[in-house]
Amino acid sequence: MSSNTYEDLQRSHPCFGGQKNNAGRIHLPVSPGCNIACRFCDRTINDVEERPGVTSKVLKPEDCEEILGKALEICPDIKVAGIAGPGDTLASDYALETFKIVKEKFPELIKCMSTNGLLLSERAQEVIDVGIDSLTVTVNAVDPEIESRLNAYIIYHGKKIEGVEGAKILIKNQLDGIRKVAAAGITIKVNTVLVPEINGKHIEEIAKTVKEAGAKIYNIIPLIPQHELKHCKAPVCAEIDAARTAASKYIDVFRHCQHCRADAVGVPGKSEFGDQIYQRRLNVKETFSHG
Ligand code: CLF
Ligand code: SF4
Repeated sequence: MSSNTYEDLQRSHPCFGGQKNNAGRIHLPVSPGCNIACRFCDRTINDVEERPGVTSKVLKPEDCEEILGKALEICPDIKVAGIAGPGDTLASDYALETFKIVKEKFPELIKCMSTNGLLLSERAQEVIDVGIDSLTVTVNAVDPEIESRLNAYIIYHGKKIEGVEGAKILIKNQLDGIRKVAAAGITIKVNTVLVPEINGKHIEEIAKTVKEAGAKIYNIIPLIPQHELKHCKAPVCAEIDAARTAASKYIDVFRHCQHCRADAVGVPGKSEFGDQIYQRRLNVKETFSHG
């Protein structure tokens, strides 16, 4: 069970208000494949291929103890061990296995996990039991029609479910999952990728819905136009501001997101030790991590 309240995290977690205290984080990129197909993401589903001689895409849970020891030596400001990709953290068991190691070997670190939420409802108890302190769920819409314009399909218990049908399941599982985890006292942040022409007018509805489900803080991530949404415009500052203002009627808004990579290490926006820690052993794609 988490021992950190939202108030604790506001002091010590860089993505929950603690950025003023120079708090750092390390991302452990242990989660390879994803189980949904966001239209703005070109990460292939089940991208788990590992060939000898090719840079590893992900880290193994058993490598994390050494990596964390080294990272804390180089950057003692690190207060948070986060897992935010490169795929989804609940699509495999690696993230939860890694958090067990973190809990045992580095009990002082805040355990932070980020997920697309497809499997959050059914895996909520595991998330609670491993002692996650802060959970981020990326919710891009709470209306299945809108979600289907942002997400092409889901792979759910081995079945590909496209369009609005898939979107309905995704949204239901995200909200049920948020309710269960929030009820256990874990602090939840919701991220939304803002695509003005698709969900720009929907932000208020998302913020209201996730707050009612138990989320504490909300983060708007501007679209990086690529893949199927490469024709969409990235939001301009005024659009991001308007979205934040709309959301802030219902929920605290986080305004300092640095769109970290899945293998970022250091104080967000201030220091970056990823190259030193991971020594280019990893081949994590240059897309945001959904932190
Ligand atoms: Fe990492 Fe994300 Fe945890 Fe932070 S990042 S898993 S909540 S420790 Fe932070 Fe980076 Fe923005 Fe994420 S600045 S991308 S919000
Ligand atoms: Fe999966 Fe994240 Fe890519 Fe969406 S953005 S398809 S959740 S890896």
